[in-house]
Amino acid sequence: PCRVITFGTFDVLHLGHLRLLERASRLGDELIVGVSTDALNYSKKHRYPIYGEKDRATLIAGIRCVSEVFMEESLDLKRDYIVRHRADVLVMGDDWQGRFDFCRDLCEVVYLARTPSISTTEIIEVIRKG
Ligand code: C2G
Repeated sequence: PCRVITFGTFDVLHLGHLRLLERASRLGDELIVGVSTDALNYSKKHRYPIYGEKDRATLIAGIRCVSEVFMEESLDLKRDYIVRHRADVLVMGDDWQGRFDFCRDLCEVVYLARTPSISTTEIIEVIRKG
């Protein structure tokens, strides 16, 4: 079977996330999702996600097209995760265009177009303004 892997924070889960996962899953038979830990987010963005890593992972595991979920603890372990999960295809949204091309010797790398005008940042802004 063809195994597809993708990574993300998926904080304040929204339609853009779901569409990305559904399109990724159609590229293979099984979809494995690496959910970024709270610590990884803090190291990248200097803030913690709204939802904790356990809740984010549970939400992703509840999506029909997702076969397996694991925690992504470091951006530098991408190659290890691909090998460990025997992934044939790595999928990311095109905000990451080109940034995972260094994995092309291990698997196919595909960037999918993001869903326009939906983002966690915007949702947080709308809630904040009330
Ligand atoms: N996404 C999308 N459309 C949107 C918003 C997000 O297709 N409107 C996609 C992103 O391109 C990404 C996935 O949904 O592929 C998850 O998005 P984020 O949670 O923002 O992921 P990010 O924090 O960028 O992941 O190893 C990389 C990471 O774990 C980082």
